Amino acid sequence: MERQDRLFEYRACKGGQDMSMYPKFAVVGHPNKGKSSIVSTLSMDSSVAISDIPGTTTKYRAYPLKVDGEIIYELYDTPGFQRPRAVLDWLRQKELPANLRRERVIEFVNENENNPKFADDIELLKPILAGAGIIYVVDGSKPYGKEFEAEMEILRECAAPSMAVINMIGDRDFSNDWKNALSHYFRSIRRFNPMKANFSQIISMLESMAQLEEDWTEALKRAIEALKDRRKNDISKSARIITDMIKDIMSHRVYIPVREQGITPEEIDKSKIKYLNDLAEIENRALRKIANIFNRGIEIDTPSDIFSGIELFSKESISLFGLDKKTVLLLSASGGAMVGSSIDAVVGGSSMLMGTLIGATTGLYGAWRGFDKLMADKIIGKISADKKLVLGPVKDMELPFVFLKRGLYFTVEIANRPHANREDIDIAQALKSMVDIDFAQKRKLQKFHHKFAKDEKISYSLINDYSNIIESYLTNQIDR
Ligand SMILES: Nc1nc2c(ncn2[C@@H]2O[C@H](COP(=O)(O)OP(=O)(O)OP(=O)(O)O)[C@@H](O)[C@H]2O)c(=O)[nH]1
Ligand SMILES: [Mg+2]
Repeated sequence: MERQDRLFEYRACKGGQDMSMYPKFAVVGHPNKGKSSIVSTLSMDSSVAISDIPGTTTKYRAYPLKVDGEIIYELYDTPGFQRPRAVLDWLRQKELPANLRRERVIEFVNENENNPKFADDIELLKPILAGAGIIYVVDGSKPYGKEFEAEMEILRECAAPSMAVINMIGDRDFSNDWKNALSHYFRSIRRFNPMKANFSQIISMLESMAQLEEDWTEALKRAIEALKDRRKNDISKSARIITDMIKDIMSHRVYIPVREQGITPEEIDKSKIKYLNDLAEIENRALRKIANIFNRGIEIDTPSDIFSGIELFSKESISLFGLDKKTVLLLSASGGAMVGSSIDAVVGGSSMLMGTLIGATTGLYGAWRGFDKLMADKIIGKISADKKLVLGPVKDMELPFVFLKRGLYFTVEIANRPHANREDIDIAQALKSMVDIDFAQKRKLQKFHHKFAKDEKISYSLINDYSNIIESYLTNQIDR
């Protein structure tokens, strides 16, 4: 079998790589210490496999970080050490001067290539021997033990640029012990939590990595600048998507031909469902786009799955949203202040999928505010052949704020969480946990919403002005 690692040419001397190449780092350590999580967060890639089962990663794999199609650095995910003691014994069979010890590790890899006993150890050494720097990961919430020394000895024999990272997985704190031990082997030691790291912590981690090897410093500094630029750009793009979403929601219209014999109430209800469904679809598309901007593969149910075949105002529609009659009355009596927590109570908060929440919110919103009040409806056309029922635009001026808050909340959440954190975003939180849009701001936005709702062409500068307001809001909330 032609293996990928055949492409590797092991280097006997330190100093990683050609100047022209981007920096590479192998993330190594004991099994189940958050190596893959660190790779995911630093390469900003949600596809890295993370799990609580030790031995999840069995092959090394490169995760490049690209900005504008160009790789700016690369992280290697690797399996954990398996038999470090035996590897070290093998290496130490010969006593060698320091200048030949890296070559001895290469010898080990070449000679034991087909020995399953050392499969994981060899796998993790390969990228290091091909020129990657070392990021050694430990869990600072577990006690230090002498058994880790064989691992660190082996890494030292590789004579590669290296640093240690203390990841606190649990609540206990043994980080001082770890620091004492690690400082015998590594000049650079730092804490990094891949599940909680925000953007500035990632940047500060990259700054530490830039110090490991002179040849990488410039490249990583450029990488940091490129990432900051991209982030600014991503925020700006998201603001524009939210703007378009609100404009599309406000101006949405559905046209239904009216036959000679008129239109039945059932047909009108059906059209109203379609109208709501369309709004949820517009939101759904916008959120997907935003998720893509931040390189998140997120599953969002399509709203049509939620609304299809439901009769409006029917028992079915009420129970779909988890509402009994009493709750509906309570909701309609409570007014806007309650909407956030009520939605939570009704749809069960974070236990629901986001897509369901999207659908349920528009549905619930309809049930609460009254479907009839949500949108304009009128019959147009004088001659019966021309007659149409027009639904839209949105009449309820609270509705755009519901979508706006959800869009902002979603963007802030997705932009601020590291890629190793794969939890669902509980978008129902949007309506209660966010700082409310203040009255003056609301009035300002309201004017835009009225303009968006008009059936006429919207000027570029209007879109731009709205987008700038959204962008400044996002900029304040998103860590840069
Ligand atoms: N709470 C918390 N959990 C973490 C952190 N880092 C990793 N974990 C969890 O620890 C487990 C192992 O994480 P991985 O990133 O898969 O660890 P690994 O070192 O790649 O594991 P192997 O590939 O099996 O060697 C997962 O359940 C993670 O969710 C952290 O900083 N905080
Ligand atoms: Mg792993």
